[in-house]
Amino acid sequence: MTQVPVLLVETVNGVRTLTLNRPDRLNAANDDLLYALTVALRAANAEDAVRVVVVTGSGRGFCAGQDLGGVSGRNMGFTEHLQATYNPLIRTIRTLDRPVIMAVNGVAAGAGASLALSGDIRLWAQSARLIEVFSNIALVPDSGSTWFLPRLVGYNRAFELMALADTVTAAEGQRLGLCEQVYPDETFAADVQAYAERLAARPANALKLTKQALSAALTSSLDDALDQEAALQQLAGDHWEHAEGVTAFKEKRAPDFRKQG
Ligand code: T3D
Repeated sequence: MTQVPVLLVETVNGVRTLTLNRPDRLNAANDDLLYALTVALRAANAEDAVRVVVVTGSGRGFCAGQDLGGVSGRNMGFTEHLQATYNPLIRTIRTLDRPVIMAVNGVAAGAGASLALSGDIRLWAQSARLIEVFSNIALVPDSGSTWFLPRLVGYNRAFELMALADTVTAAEGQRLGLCEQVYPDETFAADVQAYAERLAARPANALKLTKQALSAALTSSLDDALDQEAALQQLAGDHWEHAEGVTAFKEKRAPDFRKQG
């Protein structure tokens, strides 16, 4: 019998799309899927041709969090499991050199909600929903939700969403700042690809350094952020992309950041 891959991988015009592929379980994550996604992200990071990574789900769900079917027979505790699976995945996303787009095509629940929040850019379909569902099964939010959500909506709203496990619709998600754009379901895949290609045409080195600067600034003082900006600006300014940007400006043409300097 042919085994269906838990993760689909496709590259078009510099955009690597990773599709969680357990649609009958709303792409609930088992260890195979978590491992495959982490490995695929790291592989994308090592390929120059890949300029942007998109993570999305097949079928009507984005990711329903931990696959509850496999938890009872597991031979490791929660801490050990999180440290071995979800935590390396979220760290990989946040430190990847490439921009990561979370294309939330449907329900994102539990660790799936954390995954949806972890991207550099979050694009939602109109039917997308986010649920901090953990308290429904008397667990604590994990996989980064306690870090991401209060930074986006404040402590009190985060606590309310976590305590009541209420559903956040796409309209509410956009109002709360949980996503950058909402697109119609019918055109979602094409809209995500168009957005990703726009991002892929931007200067990759500058975006990598911007991601580093923003990540560091989230947990640093203004003093440290200023020092960090000054150091990273040297790396950006010394790169061929900067020369190309300035030359293009002077020549009154669009810069070509895809060419190799
Ligand atoms: O290390 C550790 O283990 C700790 C880590 C924890 C991380 C976590 O993510 S804890 C949270 C785990 N996730 C959940 O508790 C979510 C459970 N699912 C739901 O609450 C609902 O399914 C949704 C709100 C996500 C969607 O509801 P709905 O009505 O749109 O769909 P449904 O009918 O409930 O689900 C469709 C199918 O997917 C269904 O299977 P069936 O009946 O058609 O055969 C359902 O059982 C299955 N499914 C949904 N979520 C999961 C799942 N199967 C396994 N695990 C799931 N998480």
